[in-house]
Amino acid sequence: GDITTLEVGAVVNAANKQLKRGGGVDGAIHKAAGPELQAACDELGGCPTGQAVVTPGFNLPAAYVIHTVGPVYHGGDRNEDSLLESAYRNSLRQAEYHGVRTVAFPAISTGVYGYPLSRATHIAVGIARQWLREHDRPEKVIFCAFDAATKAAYQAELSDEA
Ligand code: AR6
Repeated sequence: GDITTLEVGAVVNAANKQLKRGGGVDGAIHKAAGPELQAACDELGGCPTGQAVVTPGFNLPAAYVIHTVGPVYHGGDRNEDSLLESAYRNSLRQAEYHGVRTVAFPAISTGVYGYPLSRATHIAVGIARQWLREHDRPEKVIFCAFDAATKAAYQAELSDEA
Protein backbone atom coordinates (compact mmCIF):
# COMPACT_ATOMS: atom_id res chain seq x y z
CA GLY A 1 0.00 0.00 0.00
CA ASP A 2 0.78 3.68 -0.17
CA ILE A 3 1.04 5.07 3.35
CA THR A 4 0.06 8.56 2.19
CA THR A 5 -3.51 7.37 1.51
CA LEU A 6 -4.22 5.88 4.95
CA GLU A 7 -6.88 7.48 7.11
CA VAL A 8 -5.21 6.91 10.46
CA GLY A 9 -4.25 8.96 13.48
CA ALA A 10 -0.60 9.04 12.50
CA VAL A 11 1.70 7.83 9.77
CA VAL A 12 5.39 7.32 10.45
CA ASN A 13 7.94 8.77 8.07
CA ALA A 14 11.38 7.22 7.40
CA ALA A 15 13.18 10.55 7.60
CA ASN A 16 16.81 11.68 7.65
CA LYS A 17 18.55 13.46 10.54
CA GLN A 18 18.22 16.84 8.85
CA LEU A 19 14.46 16.33 8.33
CA LYS A 20 14.99 17.45 4.74
CA ARG A 21 12.66 16.04 2.11
CA GLY A 22 14.30 13.07 0.43
CA GLY A 23 13.14 10.19 -1.76
CA GLY A 24 11.24 7.01 -0.98
CA VAL A 25 8.43 7.21 1.51
CA ASP A 26 9.74 10.57 2.74
CA GLY A 27 9.35 12.13 -0.71
CA ALA A 28 5.87 10.63 -1.07
CA ILE A 29 4.75 11.94 2.33
CA HIS A 30 6.07 15.45 1.62
CA LYS A 31 4.42 15.50 -1.79
CA ALA A 32 1.05 14.47 -0.40
CA ALA A 33 1.21 16.65 2.73
CA GLY A 34 2.26 19.82 0.90
CA PRO A 35 4.99 22.40 1.49
CA GLU A 36 3.82 23.24 5.00
CA LEU A 37 5.31 19.93 6.10
CA GLN A 38 8.87 20.99 5.24
CA ALA A 39 8.32 24.31 7.00
CA ALA A 40 7.18 22.48 10.14
CA CYS A 41 10.18 20.13 9.92
CA ASP A 42 12.56 23.08 9.57
CA GLU A 43 11.28 24.51 12.85
CA LEU A 44 12.22 21.28 14.64
CA GLY A 45 15.87 21.53 13.58
CA GLY A 46 16.59 17.86 12.96
CA CYS A 47 16.25 14.50 14.70
CA PRO A 48 18.99 12.11 15.87
CA THR A 49 19.03 8.51 14.65
CA GLY A 50 16.66 6.37 16.71
CA GLN A 51 14.56 9.33 17.90
CA ALA A 52 11.16 10.56 16.66
CA VAL A 53 9.51 13.98 16.29
CA VAL A 54 5.96 14.99 15.35
CA THR A 55 4.31 17.42 12.95
CA PRO A 56 0.73 17.83 11.78
CA GLY A 57 -0.25 15.86 8.68
CA PHE A 58 -1.37 18.96 6.75
CA ASN A 59 -2.95 17.72 3.49
CA LEU A 60 -2.62 14.05 4.42
CA PRO A 61 -5.65 12.15 5.70
CA ALA A 62 -3.53 11.33 8.78
CA ALA A 63 -3.68 13.86 11.61
CA TYR A 64 0.01 13.56 12.44
CA VAL A 65 3.29 12.60 10.84
CA ILE A 66 5.77 10.98 13.21
CA HIS A 67 9.22 11.47 11.69
CA THR A 68 11.72 8.90 12.81
CA VAL A 69 15.28 8.33 11.64
CA GLY A 70 16.33 4.74 11.22
CA PRO A 71 19.97 3.67 11.06
CA VAL A 72 21.93 3.30 7.85
CA TYR A 73 22.87 -0.40 7.66
CA HIS A 74 26.64 -0.95 7.69
CA GLY A 75 26.75 -4.73 8.14
CA GLY A 76 24.97 -5.08 11.47
CA ASP A 77 27.73 -4.61 14.02
CA ARG A 78 27.39 -0.85 14.46
CA ASN A 79 24.48 -0.89 16.87
CA GLU A 80 21.98 -0.89 14.01
CA ASP A 81 19.50 -3.26 15.68
CA SER A 82 19.17 -1.23 18.87
CA LEU A 83 18.89 2.01 16.88
CA LEU A 84 16.10 0.52 14.76
CA GLU A 85 14.36 -0.74 17.91
CA SER A 86 14.61 2.78 19.34
CA ALA A 87 13.15 4.29 16.17
CA TYR A 88 10.08 2.03 16.48
CA ARG A 89 9.74 2.46 20.24
CA ASN A 90 10.11 6.24 20.17
CA SER A 91 7.58 6.49 17.34
CA LEU A 92 5.10 4.47 19.39
CA ARG A 93 5.82 6.69 22.39
CA GLN A 94 4.99 9.78 20.32
CA ALA A 95 1.78 8.16 19.10
CA GLU A 96 0.83 7.38 22.69
CA TYR A 97 1.61 10.94 23.82
CA HIS A 98 -0.65 12.36 21.09
CA GLY A 99 -3.49 9.94 21.91
CA VAL A 100 -3.27 8.20 18.53
CA ARG A 101 -5.38 5.03 18.25
CA THR A 102 -4.00 3.74 14.95
CA VAL A 103 -0.47 4.28 13.66
CA ALA A 104 0.94 3.12 10.33
CA PHE A 105 4.62 2.34 9.75
CA PRO A 106 6.58 1.93 6.54
CA ALA A 107 9.47 -0.55 6.61
CA ILE A 108 11.94 1.90 8.13
CA SER A 109 15.57 1.72 6.91
CA THR A 110 14.86 -1.04 4.36
CA GLY A 111 15.08 1.21 1.29
CA VAL A 112 17.89 3.70 0.73
CA TYR A 113 19.36 2.86 4.16
CA GLY A 114 19.94 -0.76 3.14
CA TYR A 115 18.64 -2.73 6.15
CA PRO A 116 18.04 -6.43 5.39
CA LEU A 117 14.29 -6.88 5.10
CA SER A 118 13.73 -9.87 7.37
CA ARG A 119 16.03 -8.51 10.06
CA ALA A 120 14.10 -5.21 9.99
CA THR A 121 10.62 -6.73 9.97
CA HIS A 122 11.59 -9.02 12.87
CA ILE A 123 12.45 -5.92 14.91
CA ALA A 124 9.37 -3.98 13.79
CA VAL A 125 6.93 -6.76 14.69
CA GLY A 126 8.69 -7.58 17.96
CA ILE A 127 8.66 -4.02 19.23
CA ALA A 128 5.06 -3.45 18.17
CA ARG A 129 3.83 -6.64 19.85
CA GLN A 130 5.58 -5.73 23.07
CA TRP A 131 4.22 -2.18 22.98
CA LEU A 132 0.63 -3.28 22.35
CA ARG A 133 0.80 -5.69 25.28
CA GLU A 134 2.00 -3.00 27.68
CA HIS A 135 0.15 0.19 26.61
CA ASP A 136 -3.38 1.43 25.86
CA ARG A 137 -2.32 3.73 23.00
CA PRO A 138 -1.97 3.18 20.18
CA GLU A 139 -4.54 0.39 19.96
CA LYS A 140 -3.55 -0.71 16.49
CA VAL A 141 -0.35 -0.82 14.45
CA ILE A 142 -0.45 -1.09 10.66
CA PHE A 143 2.62 -2.21 8.72
CA CYS A 144 2.24 -0.64 5.29
CA ALA A 145 4.17 -2.74 2.77
CA PHE A 146 4.89 -0.89 -0.47
CA ASP A 147 5.99 -3.92 -2.49
CA ALA A 148 5.50 -7.69 -2.62
CA ALA A 149 8.83 -8.57 -0.98
CA THR A 150 8.07 -6.34 1.99
CA LYS A 151 4.58 -7.78 2.32
CA ALA A 152 5.99 -11.32 2.27
CA ALA A 153 8.56 -10.47 4.95
CA TYR A 154 5.87 -9.12 7.29
CA GLN A 155 3.58 -12.06 6.62
CA ALA A 156 6.37 -14.50 7.44
CA GLU A 157 7.20 -12.64 10.63
CA LEU A 158 3.57 -12.45 11.75
CA SER A 159 2.82 -16.10 11.00
CA ASP A 160 5.92 -17.23 12.89
CA GLU A 161 4.38 -16.01 16.10
CA ALA A 162 0.78 -16.87 15.28
N1 AR6 B 1 4.18 4.10 1.25
C1 AR6 B 1 4.73 3.12 2.02
N2 AR6 B 1 5.99 2.70 1.91
C2 AR6 B 1 6.76 3.29 0.95
C3 AR6 B 1 6.27 4.31 0.11
C4 AR6 B 1 4.92 4.72 0.28
N3 AR6 B 1 4.37 5.68 -0.45
N4 AR6 B 1 7.28 4.69 -0.72
C5 AR6 B 1 8.35 3.91 -0.43
N5 AR6 B 1 8.03 3.06 0.58
P1 AR6 B 1 12.99 4.48 2.16
P2 AR6 B 1 14.91 4.42 4.43
C6 AR6 B 1 8.85 2.03 1.22
O1 AR6 B 1 14.12 4.44 1.18
O2 AR6 B 1 15.54 3.18 3.93
C7 AR6 B 1 14.84 9.14 2.15
O3 AR6 B 1 15.53 9.83 1.15
C8 AR6 B 1 10.08 1.53 0.50
O4 AR6 B 1 9.71 0.64 -0.55
O5 AR6 B 1 11.89 5.42 1.91
O6 AR6 B 1 14.60 4.52 5.90
C9 AR6 B 1 14.91 9.84 3.50
O7 AR6 B 1 14.92 11.25 3.35
C10 AR6 B 1 10.79 0.81 1.63
O8 AR6 B 1 10.17 -0.46 1.85
O9 AR6 B 1 13.54 4.79 3.68
C11 AR6 B 1 16.19 9.33 4.08
O10 AR6 B 1 17.29 10.07 3.62
C12 AR6 B 1 10.48 1.68 2.85
O11 AR6 B 1 9.40 2.53 2.43
C13 AR6 B 1 16.27 7.91 3.55
O12 AR6 B 1 15.49 7.89 2.35
C14 AR6 B 1 11.63 2.53 3.34
O13 AR6 B 1 12.43 2.98 2.25
C15 AR6 B 1 15.68 6.91 4.52
O14 AR6 B 1 15.88 5.61 4.02
